[in-house]
Amino acid sequence: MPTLTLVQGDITAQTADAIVNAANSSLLGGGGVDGAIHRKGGPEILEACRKLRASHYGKGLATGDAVATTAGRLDARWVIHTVGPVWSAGEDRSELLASCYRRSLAVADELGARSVAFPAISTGVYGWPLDDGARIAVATVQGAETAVEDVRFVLFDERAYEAFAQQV
Ligand code: AR6
Repeated sequence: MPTLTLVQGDITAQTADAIVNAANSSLLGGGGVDGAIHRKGGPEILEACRKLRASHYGKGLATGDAVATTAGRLDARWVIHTVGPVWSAGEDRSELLASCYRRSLAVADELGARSVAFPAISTGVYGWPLDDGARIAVATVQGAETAVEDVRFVLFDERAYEAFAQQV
């Protein structure tokens, strides 16, 4: 089981083998953490995403899946893009959110990454309640079979940090 660390701040300022992006299925960028990663990482990341779309993900990356690209100018070797589920009050999509964390760690394992920084996937634009998103994130990483040694959750504000702190 990896060691869990909580940090409050901007994930694009982190040093890690891999930084996880809360992307959308188009892989072509967006707002929130996705926008910040592309802005700070530079055009190389978008270029790599475009190539992946053309070669493998013509219909988009499925919700719950993950794929890696270069990290461009970020202080990391890779960005792992994953697509969180949009929150639904009427349908339990928890398994898809858990899958984002599991698949990201599986991709990290394939790459040989030992340290991975995660944002709180789906808890922004996609509307997932923070406490539940934190619970799923921590439980999934704690239960993951992975060679990743260091998992860092990078929480943008104090509210998110506190929600994660309740879970560890
Ligand atoms: N560093 C760390 N966390 C951040 C940062 C940052 N720089 N910026 C925002 N957050 P969101 P989602 C937090 O909306 O809910 C995009 O448009 C934020 O406070 O980035 O999975 C994509 O293209 C929140 O807690 O991702 C998709 O269309 C968490 O990161 C869609 O948003 C996730 O918020 C994905 O929505």
